Amino acid sequence: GMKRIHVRVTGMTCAACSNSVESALQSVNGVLTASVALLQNKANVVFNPTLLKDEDIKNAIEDAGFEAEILH
Ligand code: 9UX
Repeated sequence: GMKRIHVRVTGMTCAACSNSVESALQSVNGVLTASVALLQNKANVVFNPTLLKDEDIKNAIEDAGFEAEILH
C-alpha cells in the first residue's frame, strides 16, 4: 500500500516557494500526491514505500532549497 507522511518545511516565504516544493515532490518517481501548505509550513506526501523512503522525501525538499523534518 501507499504511505502518507507529514513534513515540516521551513524557509518558505511566498506562494511560489510552496508551489515549487509541491512541484518538486510531484516530480519524484514513486510520489502519488503531494500538497504543501505555506502558512502551516507543512507538506503532506503520499508515496509508494517500495520505491521511496521517508528520507528521500526529505532530500527532495532540501534539494529544492528548503529545510525539511519528517513529523510523526
Ligand atoms: Mo517567493 Mo520563495 O518571491 O524562494 S519564491 S520567496
